[in-house]
Amino acid sequence: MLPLRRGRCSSSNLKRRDFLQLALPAAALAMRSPTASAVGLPNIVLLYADDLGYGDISCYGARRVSTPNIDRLARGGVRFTDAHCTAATCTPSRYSLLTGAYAFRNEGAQVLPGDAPALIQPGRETLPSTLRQRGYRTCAVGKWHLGLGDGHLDWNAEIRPGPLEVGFDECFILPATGDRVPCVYVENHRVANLDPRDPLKVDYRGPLDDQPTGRTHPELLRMKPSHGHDMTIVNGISRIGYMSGGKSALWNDETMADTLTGRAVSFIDRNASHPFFLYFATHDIHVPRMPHKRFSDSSVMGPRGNSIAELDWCIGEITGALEKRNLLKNTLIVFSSDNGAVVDDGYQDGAVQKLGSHRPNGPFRGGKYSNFEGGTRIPFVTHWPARVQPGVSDALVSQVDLLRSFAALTGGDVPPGAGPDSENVLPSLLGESSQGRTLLVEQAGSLALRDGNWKYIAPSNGGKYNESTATELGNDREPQLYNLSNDIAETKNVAALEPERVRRMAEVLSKIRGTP
Ligand code: NG6
Ligand code: CA
Repeated sequence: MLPLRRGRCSSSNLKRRDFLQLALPAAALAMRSPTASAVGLPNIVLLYADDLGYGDISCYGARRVSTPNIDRLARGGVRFTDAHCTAATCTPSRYSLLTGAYAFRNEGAQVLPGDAPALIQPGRETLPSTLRQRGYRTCAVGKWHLGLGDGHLDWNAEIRPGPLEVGFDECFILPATGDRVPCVYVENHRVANLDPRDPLKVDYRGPLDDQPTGRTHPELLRMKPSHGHDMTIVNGISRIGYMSGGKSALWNDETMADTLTGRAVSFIDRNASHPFFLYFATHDIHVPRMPHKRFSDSSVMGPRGNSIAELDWCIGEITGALEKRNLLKNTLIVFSSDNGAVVDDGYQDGAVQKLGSHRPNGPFRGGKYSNFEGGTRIPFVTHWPARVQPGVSDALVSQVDLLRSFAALTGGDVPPGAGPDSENVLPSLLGESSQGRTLLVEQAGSLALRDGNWKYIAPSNGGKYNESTATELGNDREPQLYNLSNDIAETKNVAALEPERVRRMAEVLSKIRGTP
């Protein structure tokens, strides 16, 4: 068992847990009424950053940017050193987070264009739908990137299915990413602020009108692409994909963090007397990195560092709003990221030149897009003053586990067949146990298996290195085996020395792959 540092499991904690898990009357849980808070259910706030690496915040070692608000959560909660998203890119990670299923089980769970249909089937058991059934008000604010509509989407009409069909009561989202069209917010079933006289059209195949693009008119750009990102220009930045119309609905990159944070705070305000689940998925620190100008001197690393400062500001606003309404004490906050860090992800924003000694992925090899640990080992903090004792945990946990863990917290398991890859690691999340899961699948170009501190990466034909993003992808035609207990940076492939272990781990991985 790995030691949980500092944090201790107190008997009063155990008593409360027993009470919550065993004694909650099922009827009270089934009712969507304030009774849930009366029996002690915490609010749950999932603060989900984009592309934030293990080493990008000060509580995980960053020195060239400071993140006091996230650090405060880490000091007052449990900071995990071996927590993972399930995949090294956004869509598959978020798919797993919300469904409790590994993304490789769904072929469509790849980085999606902004006009992709909904990936999660309406009616499927999800993290928000589980909590909703147990009396929570549920809300998604920020990046979605899990598809919208049924394949025949008209952006000027009702947009469904989407977040509201998979368990959220309300949403205010970016359909895909900040660097993909359409550059508009969707509020519940509609594009926000859309003028029907200026219909919005989206196409990823080719231009819809003769407006200048990043490719034809680079002189119009405020931030030039370094690779890709040369299509429709919005707010002086060229994006992936083409759109026309919808002028009144276009977002402004510099005020995006303010807008999203304001929406999150408004949801908290409106539900202060009722248990709620807020999924706050920031745009920061994804490209294009265009933080508000009040952050322009917040770090020595230019827009990438300033976006980290902006992210930290958002977290401070949300925790501040909870505090002001006396809700912080009984709110379980989880702070994490959807994949590892990348420095140049397609715009010339000075991130490479200004990086200096900063190590976005901490001590790990690879980053976003990679099978090495930098791909999926991300910052992960839990905070719940009423219940969680502060500490540092080396337990192996995954975001895919939130479904069953939150289900356990709020009154029992999920129905059969739901969350097939999710494990209840609630005691670890609450700092009451140092035991997480033993096995974990990590997904990038190939699949990797963690068995304790052993890591096996299955052979694959993918490239070893991506020049554009300067990422070591971790693919190899030969099996790779690393012993993370003495080689945290995956520098020595010991597969040839441990053929039996390689064979066993390959077998376990293919079993997991083949089920359910
Ligand atoms: C890539 C984009 C990258 C980013 C990524 C998705 C290019 C050249 N690169 O295809 O900029 O958008 O997709 O990032 O277009 S994620 O965090 O949403 O997975
Ligand atoms: Ca991401």
